Amino acid sequence: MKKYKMMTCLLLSVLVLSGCESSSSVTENTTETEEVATDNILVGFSQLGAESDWRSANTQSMKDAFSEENGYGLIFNDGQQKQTNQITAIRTFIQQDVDYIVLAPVTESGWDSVLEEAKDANIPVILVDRLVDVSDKSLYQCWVGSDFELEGIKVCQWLHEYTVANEISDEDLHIVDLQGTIGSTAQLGRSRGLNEVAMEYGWDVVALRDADFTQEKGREVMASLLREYDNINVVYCENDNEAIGAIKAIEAAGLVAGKDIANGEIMVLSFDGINEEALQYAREGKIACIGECNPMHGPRVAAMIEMLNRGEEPEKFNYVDEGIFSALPDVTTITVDGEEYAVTAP
Ligand code: GZL
Repeated sequence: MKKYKMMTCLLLSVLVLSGCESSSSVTENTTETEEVATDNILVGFSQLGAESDWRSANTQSMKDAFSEENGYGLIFNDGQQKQTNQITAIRTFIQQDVDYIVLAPVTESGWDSVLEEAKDANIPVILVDRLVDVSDKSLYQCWVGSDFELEGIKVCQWLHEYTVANEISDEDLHIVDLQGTIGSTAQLGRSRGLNEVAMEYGWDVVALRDADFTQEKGREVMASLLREYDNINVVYCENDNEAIGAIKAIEAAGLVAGKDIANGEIMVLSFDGINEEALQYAREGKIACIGECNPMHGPRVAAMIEMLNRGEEPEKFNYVDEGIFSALPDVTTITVDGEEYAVTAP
């Protein structure tokens, strides 16, 4: 697509700090005013941060998809998990008159006005990974990501099947929820999944705490919960980085992360299945079950842009298929809403 761009960009000190990566096809926000001649499709991608291994894999998938050889120019911005940075980046993309804006929103609320500005500038917006809560759904063309509530239900159904296989009664479960970034689609869905299944089986959810999808917060929050409660025997971590931190706290307290709930071990559940350390913990049984969360959205978003470029309309909501991992032999399949999911080795 022939585009001559007067790039009047705003230097965002946070971007310099964030160490915006640059490669042949990735441009970062700068103070220079320069003309950029490209006949490639120019994409502005506002990524929410770099908080987890999942996020890094997602970023790489997007950069690989939007390469020069694939016919794209990519302007990448790392929002450092702050909505204000993402809103500023979107406004810069509008000034740069990109062809498409791709947004992975840190949380769901607060996007109406900036997406109105993109619409007024006739720049289509595609959402990836997480959703936005806007009154006018026409503010974005389409979305691709995971069914987070289903992810949560699947992991909890695995836990239920595990308790049945090991004759552990529901009232003997005392669960803490290390939540992801509060207000993010992944946190809202996974927390809802736990709540729904816990209500169904009468599980005791002792506490919910924001662990922000990071390892350090996961460790800090778990250490605090262990000081506060002496009956925790299941930790529902809303991503693998939190789970790694929680295991460090469990072991620092002289306790054991494992499967033997009846004899004082603490069962750790998690999501993603990207971090190699977490996958090794799952192979060892330190993490009992991981709900898969697929980060490889680059090709899917590129396919949507190609459809839009041909004047076609992609589906509004596009869910990716995901599995469930465990090395424990007790549960080989789970069923949710009549759908059977095989449990596979991590
Ligand atoms: C899920 C994604 C979540 C991951 C975390 O699609 O939004 O954010 O589960 C990441 O690892 O931080």
